[in-house]
Amino acid sequence: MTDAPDFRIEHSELRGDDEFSEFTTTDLPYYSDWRGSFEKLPWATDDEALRAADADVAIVGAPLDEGTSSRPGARFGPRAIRMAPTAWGSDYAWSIQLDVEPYEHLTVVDAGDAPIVPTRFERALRVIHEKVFRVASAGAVPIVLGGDHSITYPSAAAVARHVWPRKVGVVHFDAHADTGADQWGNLYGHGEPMRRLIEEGWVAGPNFVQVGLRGYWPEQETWDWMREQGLRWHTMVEVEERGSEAVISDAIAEALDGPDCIYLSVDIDVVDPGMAPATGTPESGGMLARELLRSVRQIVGRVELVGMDVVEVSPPYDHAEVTAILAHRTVMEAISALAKRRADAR
Ligand SMILES: [Mn+2]
Repeated sequence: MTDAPDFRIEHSELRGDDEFSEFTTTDLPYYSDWRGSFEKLPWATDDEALRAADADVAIVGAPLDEGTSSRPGARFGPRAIRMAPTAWGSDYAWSIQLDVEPYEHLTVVDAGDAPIVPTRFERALRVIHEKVFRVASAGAVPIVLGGDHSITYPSAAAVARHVWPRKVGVVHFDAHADTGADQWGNLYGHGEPMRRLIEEGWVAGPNFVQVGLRGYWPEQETWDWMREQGLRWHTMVEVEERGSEAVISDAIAEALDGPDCIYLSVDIDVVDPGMAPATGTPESGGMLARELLRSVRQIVGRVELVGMDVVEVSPPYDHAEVTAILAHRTVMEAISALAKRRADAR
């Protein structure tokens, strides 16, 4: 009788001294021991925690879809975007695009959600405004995860209120202008936020710049209103003809024609539904995912970003997390571009 051969697995890996506690939460892969925050970042859900963290950037969830005119579901957007990363622990994040380790240069936290309940739509808008204002006042750049686009009215107003009397310009990526007068009699639906921001004086019309518009809405009357307000826009046809980089270069100059800082609003439906299917009002013929990501890097790399939102991700319509992953990457490109500016300033 000869002995059985050794089972070689014993010799195939390096073992830690204490295998059970060998890895911390952030060492573990993104899907393991995930406690609900964006990129496993630490929570800082009130003013005190935000100030104690000395956060540069704070993620804010706005799980609201009462303003939706077509397919609902964006209330699940913050959860899906937070869940979406496909990279290993955030501590080691390295941006290939920008040659920077984002968390080396910035303190980023997750500030949690605005305390929204369903059915109380206008209260939701007020608490989003309050949440974003508190985050900005604590010194962090708020990056708000929608939610439908109605959240941009309270969110951008909160940022404009925070920087006041400085003026803020807006770059708004969307298939839709969202400058409607009302939606079946309601002034605050997801087709109206940009009109409310301009009418109330939070942003001057000429500094409100839209990119990616296409399709068949709004109607002529609303375009007339937009012209009267001096809004500037770059249609999808223009992006096709000139390329995104040239268009974004103009958009930055227009948004900063007076103001010295930018609020960035990204409706994920600016991207073609083939690459971002999970959205409330899809419009064929949109930007490529890579064009949006490049545009975000271009803007955040060049201007002072004071606030941002990524909206209209409706996870029930997603496939293989395609849209949530893109929304997550959109946020990551902004964070990395902020980190790159900080690194270069050193
Ligand atoms: Mn839209």
